[in-house]
Amino acid sequence: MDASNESRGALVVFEGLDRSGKTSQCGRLLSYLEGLGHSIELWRFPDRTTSVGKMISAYLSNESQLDDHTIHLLFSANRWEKRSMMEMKLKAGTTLIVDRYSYSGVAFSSAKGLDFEWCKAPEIGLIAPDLVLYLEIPPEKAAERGGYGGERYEQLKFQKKVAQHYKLLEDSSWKIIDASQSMEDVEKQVKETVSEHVLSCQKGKALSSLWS
Ligand code: FDM
Repeated sequence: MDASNESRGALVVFEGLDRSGKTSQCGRLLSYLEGLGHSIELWRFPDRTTSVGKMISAYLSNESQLDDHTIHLLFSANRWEKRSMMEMKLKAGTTLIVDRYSYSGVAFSSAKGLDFEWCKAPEIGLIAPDLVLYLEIPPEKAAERGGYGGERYEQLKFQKKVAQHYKLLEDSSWKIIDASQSMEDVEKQVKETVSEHVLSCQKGKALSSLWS
């Protein structure tokens, strides 16, 4: 997608089941990288602030019903509407920490029974993460952590299926972290892994696209 050797920010994505600790780890990583003087932003998908995001939010809280394919495409559209901003920020040297991305899109929708390749198709051409930190936790253990909220997908049986579908998406950009460790141990591993990747992007690693 981009063969330049210019320094840029890194695209770091957190993935994992609900209650795997993604949001806490995103916050900790943000403070750490800010402390080192990096330009850094924390993003999350779904981005519920846009008009597409509001439709997604209503669906997740069971205020609206949508066909499974339709909601899948809305999640994808929600990433596409942020794509050019994402590219601009990365090229301007800002590292983006992103709480959920296309992997959530495919794992959750295919766990409902939608065709796996069909689920991947609308994600093709989005910016590929430099690093995917997958916080791995047994679904039973995640469910014990303070319980789930009331949202649509927060059920143990479904989360077990999602975990299986996530596994099919693992590639060389993934680092799997045992999220049943203490928050501090997870944080230590996250910091070590991310620092390496931020450096390689500063040295001019080219941006690439999903899923090519
Ligand atoms: N989710 C999230 C999807 O089903 N597809 C997607 O593309 C994304 C980004 O939405 F259950 C699901 C995953 C989760 C729910 O996520 C909302 P947060 O992290 O709880 O806001």
